[in-house]
Amino acid sequence: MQIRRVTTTPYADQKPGTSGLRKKVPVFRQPNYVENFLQAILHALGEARRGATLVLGGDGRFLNREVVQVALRMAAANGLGRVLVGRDGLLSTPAASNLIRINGALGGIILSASHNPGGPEGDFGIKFNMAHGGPAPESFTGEVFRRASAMAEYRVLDAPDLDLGRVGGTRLGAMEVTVLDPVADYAAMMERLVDFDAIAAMFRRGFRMRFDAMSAVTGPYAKAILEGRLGAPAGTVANAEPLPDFGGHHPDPNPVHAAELMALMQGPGAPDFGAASDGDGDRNMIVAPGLFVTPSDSLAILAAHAHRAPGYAAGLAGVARSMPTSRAVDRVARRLGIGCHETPTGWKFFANLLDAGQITLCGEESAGTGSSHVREKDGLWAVLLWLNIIAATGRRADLLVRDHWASFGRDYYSRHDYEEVETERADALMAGLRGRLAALPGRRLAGLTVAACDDFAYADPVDGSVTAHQGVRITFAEDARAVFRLSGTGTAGATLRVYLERYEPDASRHDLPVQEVLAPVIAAAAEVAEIARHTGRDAPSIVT
Ligand code: VG1
Ligand code: CO
Repeated sequence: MQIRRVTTTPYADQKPGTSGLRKKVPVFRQPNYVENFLQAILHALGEARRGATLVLGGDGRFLNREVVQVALRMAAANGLGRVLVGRDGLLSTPAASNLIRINGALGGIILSASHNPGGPEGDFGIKFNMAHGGPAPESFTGEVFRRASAMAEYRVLDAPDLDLGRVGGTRLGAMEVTVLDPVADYAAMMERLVDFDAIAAMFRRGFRMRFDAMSAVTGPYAKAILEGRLGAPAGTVANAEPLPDFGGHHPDPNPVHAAELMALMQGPGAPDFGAASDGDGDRNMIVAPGLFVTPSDSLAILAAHAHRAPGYAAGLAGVARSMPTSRAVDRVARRLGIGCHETPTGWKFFANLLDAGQITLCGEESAGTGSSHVREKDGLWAVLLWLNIIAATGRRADLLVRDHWASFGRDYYSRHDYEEVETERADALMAGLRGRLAALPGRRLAGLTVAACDDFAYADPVDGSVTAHQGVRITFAEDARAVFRLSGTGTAGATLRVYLERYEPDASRHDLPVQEVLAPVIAAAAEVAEIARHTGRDAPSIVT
């Protein structure tokens, strides 16, 4: 087999965002587009790549199969020693993170655009995770971008496609290729963290749940663990087969895109528990009978009860949440007497704190929850930890939530997204807001008083680095908060995210409609950011 050096010209748009390079499929299908970017990653790894192990897999979306083969041929041509690839090219993001860690790999290439739609007109993505199993930091993605912008030639092995349908070892030129069962090591890790016996006993006693895999990568994981090892009835996992276009749906586990699950859980025959995961398996949605659990509440509840699971019996070193996530977990940390960190959006900031042993649990309002077991958020893990807590307490999920509110107060929470706003208009909105910050404290807005505001900057307590301009936060004297930031993962125009929350300590007021409770905060946010004037919209595209 020969190594071919292919002359190419760079693309200017290969700048990785919050979670790698994410673009429309037709963009990725341009000549050499995939190859250029992969070569940039391989170059950025430097000499360390020679003889090293790489993990490779994706969420099964359109292009996954083709790009896995290209990545294998390029890894072989660039001196990698071994690639561990999931059977059929599949690996969930948390499973890939685990494989990197337990195999001492140099890193991993994960093919996914997460919760974004797939198919020929959908989205595709390539992300790189480092040796600790977490997303690449700015220093690495910056280097990838620099190299991609100057790409003149890539290297590829002249070889036919490998059969990835069967577990086992093979060679590609001088490189070893190991096709792995994508689920096995992940399931073994879950069994160490969570009390499988207690959950299995609960299923035997008639406990019923629905897990919606949204035709994405968690299907095989959920089937093997929930229906296989834990004995949940067949059919517990819905939409279990990963499809290249996710059945035409958004594999985004929220009340809007998982509407069927929501309807089931609100209905009279609701099972005891409902859950869903996203395209690449790192997000989770938790629905109790008759009650959607916000990811922010879920993080707080998991933190309060984690010690009931074997993996966390020693308690938590600390917790962290992304800045826009509600402050519910802060209240738990205060009571537990442990540290609580507020980080910018995205998992890479948690990874440092996890590596340093400063935190055990962390999460984001966008349905991401995780722990020190990997360096990514982990959808199915969160679901299993919930099941463990339900089994250990004997309380139904909705009662656990209500108990939590009664004990800590309720943080009413909602996110309003304005999608596909023209980039210039979204930038102007944020610039306008930032320009007005100094004059805001003390001002009355929609009946609320601004107590403090800033453009969030994060000083990493581990490495001292400072990450600025991470979003505008405005806190109101009435125990409310509004946060504004632009999405870093969209593929069309800009998405303005407005995060709204209001704390209510009084248990007699824990059953009110969320949007009504938040109405003054919503009005204040609209006024202060001049949302209608800048976006030309009178309502958000999506409310979760
Ligand atoms: C979104 C979420 C963020 C999450 C990121 C990646 O980013 O808000 O919390 O970390 O997606 O998640 P943004 O910049 O669009 O708001 V995933 O499941 O795409 O890896
Ligand atoms: Co995801």
